[in-house]
Amino acid sequence: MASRSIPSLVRHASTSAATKPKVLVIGGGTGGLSVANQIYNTFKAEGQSLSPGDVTIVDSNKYHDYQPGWTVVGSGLAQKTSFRRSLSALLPAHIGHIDQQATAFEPTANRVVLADGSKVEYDYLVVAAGLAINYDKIKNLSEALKDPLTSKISTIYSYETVDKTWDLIKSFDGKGEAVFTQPFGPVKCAGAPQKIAYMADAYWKTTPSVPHSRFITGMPTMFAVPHYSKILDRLRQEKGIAAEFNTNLVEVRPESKTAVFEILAGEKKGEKVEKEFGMLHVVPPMGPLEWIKKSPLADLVGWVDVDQGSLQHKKYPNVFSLGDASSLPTSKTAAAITAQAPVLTHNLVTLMKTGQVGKAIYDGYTSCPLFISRGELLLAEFKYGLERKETFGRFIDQSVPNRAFYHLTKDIIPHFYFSRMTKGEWYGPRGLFPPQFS
Ligand code: UQ1
Repeated sequence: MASRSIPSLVRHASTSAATKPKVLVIGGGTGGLSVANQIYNTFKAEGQSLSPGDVTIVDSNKYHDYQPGWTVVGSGLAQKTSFRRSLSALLPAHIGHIDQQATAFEPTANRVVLADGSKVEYDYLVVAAGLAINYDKIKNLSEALKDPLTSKISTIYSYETVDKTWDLIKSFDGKGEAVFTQPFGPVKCAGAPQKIAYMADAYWKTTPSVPHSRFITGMPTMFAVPHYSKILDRLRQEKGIAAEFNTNLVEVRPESKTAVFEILAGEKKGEKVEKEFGMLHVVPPMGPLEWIKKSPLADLVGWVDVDQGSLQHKKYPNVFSLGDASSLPTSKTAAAITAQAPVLTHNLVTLMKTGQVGKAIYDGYTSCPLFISRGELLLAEFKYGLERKETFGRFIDQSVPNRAFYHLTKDIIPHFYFSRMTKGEWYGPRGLFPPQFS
């Protein structure tokens, strides 16, 4: 299909027929909004303002959700609407917006194909398209999630069901076990599957009948970083929550309140086991988006194949990626974006100005604020090599759950997220101060 001229597609953008975005950003989530704004702001700070539409975001979603807030919603401590904005409200007038879904990359032609078949050209491309939540990889799950109170099955990983998770927890009569699952493989915020178990348990301990809880994970340990994993396993045991490892949910049977798991390691490897539950919190398996997996930008798994330090694509030098869609071997969180976005911005803007990619290096920083109870949070922060990189580690032991971190995560960071981070003005542990790269 013929290319359509850009001005008809780009909201806000100048109407010159010659306009094509200098930087096309795929995705208006945490990574896309951060980088689009930081690129624009970097040029502006250096007195070379870009024209409206020079940086353009491609995204057909009506809404932008602060997903880290969903643990809090599922725990009954906030309304889901408080963590949602319309995407258009977060797009400043100088950032272009193509209100469509991207469907394919043509990197040798510097083009992206859109859902209506039209194509957009770019000088530079940033892929921040997120990942796929594969509900269908668990038999019967999609059906069961349509009515969590009847099926007794819910998940905090979707806007539709996150509040129903709290309804389920609150109304649980304690008959049968409360089962919480984590799939094998990478998920956004790998701590969330156990956080919701701790928060539910903390609520039930204020009620007359405390149900028995069980955490069943496809992973071999509680957490990827051994230091935190040991502490979390101890905290879990102190709470009386049972655990099973290398045990991966494959099917739910809502009529008989049964979940089917596959054993992934040990003597029983390959065997299926059935477990009855009173209620079930499911974290679905996640993976690369299908259209990206099939594209020339993907690595063998399907993630956008970038250098883990520079965030530049390994084959196409004018392509960069960050966040959940990228191959960066670190935990997928909003906190990780606070460190990835300024590195990507510096390296890309330097490339645009000098023809040489910048020398900023991402060290893998990510954070997982683990809610341990109502009023306590363990702030895990680490980098590549699963090495700790704790912001407050010089002053306190961050592995001891703490009330200040609880309020930082629940009440303060969400505010900075919408007032600053989506505008490209929040740098995680550095607060409002951008890192300086030479
Ligand atoms: C952070 O910046 C951030 O991004 C908005 C999070 O997202 C949920 C975090 O969890 C954390 C911990 C940070 C880092 C901030 C500080 C003050 C350590």
